[in-house]
Amino acid sequence: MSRIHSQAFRNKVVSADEAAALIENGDTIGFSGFTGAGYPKEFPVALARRAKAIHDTGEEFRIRMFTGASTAPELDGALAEADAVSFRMPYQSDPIMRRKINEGSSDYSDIHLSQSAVQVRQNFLGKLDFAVIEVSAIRQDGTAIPSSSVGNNAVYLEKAEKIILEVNEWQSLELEGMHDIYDRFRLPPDRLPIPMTHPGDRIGDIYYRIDPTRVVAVVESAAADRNTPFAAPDEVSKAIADHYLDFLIHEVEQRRLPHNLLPLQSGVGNVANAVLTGLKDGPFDNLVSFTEVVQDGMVDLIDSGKLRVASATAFSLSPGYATRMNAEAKQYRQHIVLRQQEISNHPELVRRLGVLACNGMIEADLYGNINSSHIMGSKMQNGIGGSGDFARNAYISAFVSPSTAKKGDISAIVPMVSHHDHTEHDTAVVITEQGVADLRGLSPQKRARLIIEKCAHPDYQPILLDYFERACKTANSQHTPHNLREAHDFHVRFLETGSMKP
Ligand code: 0RQ
Repeated sequence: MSRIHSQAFRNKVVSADEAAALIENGDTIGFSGFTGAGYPKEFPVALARRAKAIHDTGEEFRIRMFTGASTAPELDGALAEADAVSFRMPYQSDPIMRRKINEGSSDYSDIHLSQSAVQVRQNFLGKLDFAVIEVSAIRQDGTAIPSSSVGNNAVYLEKAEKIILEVNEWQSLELEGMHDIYDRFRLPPDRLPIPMTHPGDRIGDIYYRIDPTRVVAVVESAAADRNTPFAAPDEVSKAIADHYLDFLIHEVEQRRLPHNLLPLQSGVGNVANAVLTGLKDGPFDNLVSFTEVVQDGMVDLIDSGKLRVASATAFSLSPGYATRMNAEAKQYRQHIVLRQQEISNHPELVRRLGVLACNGMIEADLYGNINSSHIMGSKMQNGIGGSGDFARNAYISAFVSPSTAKKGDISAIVPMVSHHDHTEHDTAVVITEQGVADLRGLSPQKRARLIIEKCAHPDYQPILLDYFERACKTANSQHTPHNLREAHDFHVRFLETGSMKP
């Protein structure tokens, strides 16, 4: 049976190719999608086909593409592969899109996820021609049940000149009631406080209100969300997770954190997932999370009864967990609230709620400065994502990574980061499989010694210490010693020889 219960919307049902034919060269489109969840599945593939057909005639066809965050091969991958994206924001992780961005053929604006909707509201990014949004169903009154991510959907639906909806019957109808869509955003000087004091607070509506006069097409689909399955935690990620757990236990013992901790935020990826898995076997109960994505490990925590409430903007579930979520959404919606990323990542809320942030990094330097986004200073990996929203405003901000990459040829602890996303002032704790460096309250020189001792891999400890001690001499014992001629020797050595080891 059709999921479109409003006649006005049923009259607009067309094929994905017919909907794609509405898009003109140069249009700006705000897509739904946040990690491999809730992105339109049929429309972008049809749009990629259209782009290729137009390119074959020698004509130009490229769109400007906004999303919630990274998406999946059917959206980022298909459009990048068709060379159909001239501009992309605010976060991506698709290999083909990454290549286009690094080649310079797609412009990329890598911005804090909490700021992306604000920039759209401010019209900084120009006119939004289309919103293309996946929903679970359209109700008789024309409101729509959101699907497995919320991201920037509400602002795109509000600001776009025209709307295309993709109604996906793979999504569970039991998601109805899981979402919280807030519509009282104002731009300064009229901003209101966000009225939340607990991650589980509901402050909005469970549906999208959609202006039917702007809806130009409705496409039906039945394809599943697609996330890469998580790898089973390996020894390194388990060690990182254990160190984080020990750190939290220590904070509770010191009475700096309550017994059930504070709202947890966890970044994306295998290490972050291992940290959540570690909490399942840890001593803490009655936990809550205020985070961006619900990963497999968080679902396990809910199942174990340890996690009461999870506030996020999207699921980021491997296929088995996504199937389970679909089958049991009615139970899970008692624990999970999916919100706009303007709320899930809101600095005001992260600060007020006292979030414990734990994010992955590419590298950290001796003083706690963090690179989350670039390889060897120049090559974009994914982007800053939500890491800055959380790190700067967290109660305690931890960055985690294996101590080495590329089979030991790269040290994740370097003299000076090759790209700078988070400053030493946003980093409380650095954790690798080697140990925990708690940087709070320490001067730069004490931080440097601690990071080398606790976090660097033994293969790199002597050369890091050698760098630091010589920097102390050449910088004549100044506050944050660096030898600017040598600060990037580790990176240069890797680029020239394939290893940071001398
Ligand atoms: O490269 O794929 O070619 O092998 O970087 O590294 O180890 O798979 O790490 O998946 O945990 O991602 C920071 C990228 C870590 C992620 C980052 C190479 C490594 C590999 C990936 P290959 P791993 P993870 C809120 C939080 C920003 C957004 C964020 C990220 C590839 O966590 O995107 O935090 N963070 N959001 O080999 C050179 C190094 C390296 C290195 C790793 N030091 N030098 N290459 N690599 N370390 C959630 C959201 O915003 C959605």
